[in-house]
Amino acid sequence: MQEQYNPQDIEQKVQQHWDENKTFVVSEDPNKEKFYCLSMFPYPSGRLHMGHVRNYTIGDVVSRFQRLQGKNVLQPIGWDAFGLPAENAAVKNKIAPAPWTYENIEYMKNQLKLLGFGYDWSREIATCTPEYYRWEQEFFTKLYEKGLVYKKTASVNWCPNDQTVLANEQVEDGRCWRCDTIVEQKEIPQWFIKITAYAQELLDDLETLDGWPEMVKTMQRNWIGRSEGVELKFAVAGQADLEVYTTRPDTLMGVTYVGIAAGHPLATIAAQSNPELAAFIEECKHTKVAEAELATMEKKGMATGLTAIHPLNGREVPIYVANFVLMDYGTGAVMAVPAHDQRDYEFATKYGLDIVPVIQPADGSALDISDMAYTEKGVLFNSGEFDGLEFKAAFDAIADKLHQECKGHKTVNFRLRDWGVSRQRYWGAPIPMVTTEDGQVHPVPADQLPVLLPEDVVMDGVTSPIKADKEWAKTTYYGAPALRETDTFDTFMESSWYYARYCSPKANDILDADQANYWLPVDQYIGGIEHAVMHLLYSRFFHKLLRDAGYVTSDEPFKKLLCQGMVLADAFFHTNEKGTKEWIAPTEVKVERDGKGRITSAVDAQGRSVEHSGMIKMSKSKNNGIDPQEMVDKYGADTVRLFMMFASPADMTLEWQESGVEGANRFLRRIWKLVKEHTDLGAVDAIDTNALTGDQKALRRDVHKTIAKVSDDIARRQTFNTAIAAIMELMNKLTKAPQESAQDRAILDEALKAVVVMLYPITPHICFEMWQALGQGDASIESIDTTAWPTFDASALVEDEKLIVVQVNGKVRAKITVSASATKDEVEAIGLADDNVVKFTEALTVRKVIYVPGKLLNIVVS
Ligand code: ANZ
Repeated sequence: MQEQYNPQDIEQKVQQHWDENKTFVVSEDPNKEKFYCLSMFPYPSGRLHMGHVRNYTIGDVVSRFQRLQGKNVLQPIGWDAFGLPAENAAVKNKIAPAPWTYENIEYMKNQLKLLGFGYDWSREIATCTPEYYRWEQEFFTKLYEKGLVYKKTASVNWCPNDQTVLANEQVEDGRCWRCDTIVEQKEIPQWFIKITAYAQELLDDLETLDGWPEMVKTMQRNWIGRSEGVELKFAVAGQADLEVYTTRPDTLMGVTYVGIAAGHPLATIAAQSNPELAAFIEECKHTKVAEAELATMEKKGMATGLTAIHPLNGREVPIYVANFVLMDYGTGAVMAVPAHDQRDYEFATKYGLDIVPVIQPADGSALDISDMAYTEKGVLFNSGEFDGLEFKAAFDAIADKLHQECKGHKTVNFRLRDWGVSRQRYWGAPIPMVTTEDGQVHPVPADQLPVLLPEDVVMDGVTSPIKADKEWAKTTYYGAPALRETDTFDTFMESSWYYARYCSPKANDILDADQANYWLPVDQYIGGIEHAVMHLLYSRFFHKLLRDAGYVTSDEPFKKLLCQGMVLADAFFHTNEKGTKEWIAPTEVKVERDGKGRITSAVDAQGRSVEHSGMIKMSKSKNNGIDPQEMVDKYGADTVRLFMMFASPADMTLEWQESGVEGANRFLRRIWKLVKEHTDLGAVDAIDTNALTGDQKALRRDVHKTIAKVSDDIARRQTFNTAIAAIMELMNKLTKAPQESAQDRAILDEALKAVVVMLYPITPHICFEMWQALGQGDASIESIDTTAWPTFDASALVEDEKLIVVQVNGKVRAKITVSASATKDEVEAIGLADDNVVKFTEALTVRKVIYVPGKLLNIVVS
C-alpha cells in the first residue's frame, strides 16, 4: 500500500484488472439467483453529463451490492443511438450521422470505463446497427401479420422547421419542443401500432407494480385515461344518426346543441353548400392544438344549419362545428350541456345558445350558473321521470332507457391513442414495408431483412437522404417492382425492447427465449422521471407484445423502478448592455460566503460582479453544467461516486457543491490512512470474544450495528446516503480507538474489513486496493469483487452490561454498572451499597424502591 492515497494510479490499475478478468461478464446459471440491474441507456450526444453519472452510479452501487449478496448480476449498457441530434450535428459539422454517432460512442464508452462502472461490455448494443434494428424490423412485420399494425392518414403535428411530425407531447404551447417553431397540422399517411388493444391490461397491471413510485403509476393511469360513459344517437333529418360519447348521461335533459369536430363527416357534408363553413373548417384544421390546451383555448364555432333530434325529449337542437371537439376521441361529436360543462358554457354564451340547468347541488344549496357552469355531480331536476336521482342512479336509469329504445349503450373509452411510429427523418430504422404498383402494401419478407439504412450520406439540411435519393426506394416484392417506405421508426421503438435484447444480444432471432426468461424481468430499473410516461409505457406494451409472440413469459418488464433526482448547480449571470442575461460558468466565478454558507459576493474572471440565480438544474442554456470528466481528473472516480451517493437520497435533487466533493475526498484519505497504519503493524490475532473488555465489546457492537443498518439501508430502503453516513460515524470511532493490545487490533481489523466491503459498491477502486492490503498478501483471500457482504454477529449486538441511574428521592446520586441479567434485588443491593448513595440514605429509612429495568433505580427515603 502506498503512503498516500493516489486515485489515478489505483483506478487505472483496478479497471485494467476488471477488463482483463472479464469480472462483470455473466451468463445464465440456473444454480444461482439472478439479479438484473439496468440503468436507462444514454443517447450518445458526445460527452457524459452529471445526470448520466448519477444514474449510472446508482445502478452500479445496486449491482455491486447484489453481487456481494451472492447473486448472478447482469448489468448491461448500450447506446440509444438513433435520433434527431445526430442529423442536426451532421448538418452543422458536415459529418454524416453514422460516423458522428460512432465517434461519440467510443468517447463516452471510455468515460464510462473511467468511472469504474461494472458493465458486461460483451453485451453492448448500439441501436443504430443493423444487428439490432434488423430484429425490430422483423418484429414489426410480425405485428403487421397479427393485425396489430396499420396505416392510416392522420392529421399530425408538423414542425415546418425540422420538417418532421411531432408527437403530442413534443408540442409545448403550440410550439416545437426543440426549435420553438409554431406547429402546424398536416395530413399524411402513417404507420400505427395498436397500443389501444392493450389499454385495459396496461392499466390493470399497474396494480402489480409494487416496486414503482406511486407518482409514475398515477401519471400512466392518467395517460391511459380510462372513462366509463354512454354512446348515444341523435337523429338528423336526411342524414345518418349522429353518435356522441358522454361521461355525464345524467345531464342528457340539459342538452341544447350538439358540437362536432371539424373533421367530422357531417361537417364535410354541411360545408359542401356553405363556403363560409368550409373556410372555417379549414382554419380549424390548421390551428388544432394539443389536447391539454382544449380547456383554456378560445372557443370558436359555426352553425352547420343542420339540427339534431334529442333522443329522449324529441327537442330539435342545432349542430355546430366547434374547435374544442377532437376528431379522434370518442365519436368526434359531443352533446353539449352548457349548464354543466365549462367548455359548452363558454361556447353557448358566445353564440347565444340556450343554457338549461338540470343538476342541483346534493347538499340542497342554491344552484348558481350566473357566470360559470356547475360541473359537480348532484341531483337531477328539469329531467322528467329522472328528477331526484343522484349521479350513479341517473347514469344507470338513463343508460337503460336509451338501451331499451335502441338509442344508446354504456361503453368505456380510453384517452390513449394508437402509437404513430412513422418519422420523416433519416437517422432511424427504416420501416420495413413496400408498396407494389397496384397500391398494395406488404411487409418485407424476413429473409430480406434488414432494410439497411445507408450510412455514407451527405446531409443537405432537412430532407432525409433516403427520400432525396429516388433510387433508394426502388426494390422488388417477389419479382414485382415495388417502392420502399422512406419513413423511419420513432426512436422510442428501439428503447422499447433494448432491455430484452441485452439478455441475448447475439441471438439469431428477436430474442432467445430461454436466455430472456432467465434474466427477465429486470429487477431494478433506474432512470429519469422524464420517461415516466412514454418510454415506460411503450416498454410495458412491447413486453406484452413479446409475451404474446411467445418470447417471454412474464407480464411486465421492470419489477422495481427508481427515478433519480436531478443534479443542480449554482447558476450565475451578468446582464449585458442590451439587457440580456449572459450566463457565467460557476467554475469561472469566485464566491464569498457568510457563516451560514450564503453567498455574499460573486465575481467572474473578468472581475465583474455577477448575480446568483440559485441552485438550478445543470443545463447548457444556463451554462452551469459541471463536466464530470474534469471532476474525475481532479479527484478520482471514487470521490465523485461517493459524493453523488452521499449528498442526497437517490430520488431527490442533488446540489453539486465542490466543498462537498472535497469532503468526500478527505473521507477517503482518512480511511486510507487508517488502513495503512493498521496493516503496517502486520498480522493480527483472531478475536477472542470471551476476553474482551467493556470498551472493546462496545466498539464491536457499533461495528455490527453499522453492518445491520447499512445492509437494510441499501437493500430495502435504498437510502444510500444514510448508509454512508453510518459508515462515516463508525469511522470516527475507529480512528479514535486504541490499537495497543492484540484484541484492539483484532477488532479494528474486523471493523476495517467490514467498512471496506460495505463501501466497495460505492467506491470500488480504493476498496479493491485496501482489501488486498488487509488480506496481507494471503492468496487464499478472495478478491473483493466476489467476496461476501459482511453479516452481522447477533451476539455482538447483545449488551452484557447496563448502566443504571440511581436516584435518591428523585435526585441523581450515582451511576452503577450491572450485569444485563441482574435481577431487581441484585441491582437494589449494588445501588444501596454505592458510597454516594450511602451518604444520602444514612440514618434514614428506605420507604420504597422503584426499578425501571435496565435504566433507573429510585430510592425513596425519609
Ligand atoms: C356531455 C357532458 C356534460 C360532458 C357534462 C361532460 C360534462 P372524459 O371524461 O375525458 O372521457 N367529449 C366527448 N367526446 C369528445 C371529443 N371528441 N372532443 C372533446 N370533448 C369530447 O371526457 C368525456 C367528456 O368529454 C364527454 O362527456 C363529452 O362531454 C366530452 F356536464 O358529454 B360530456
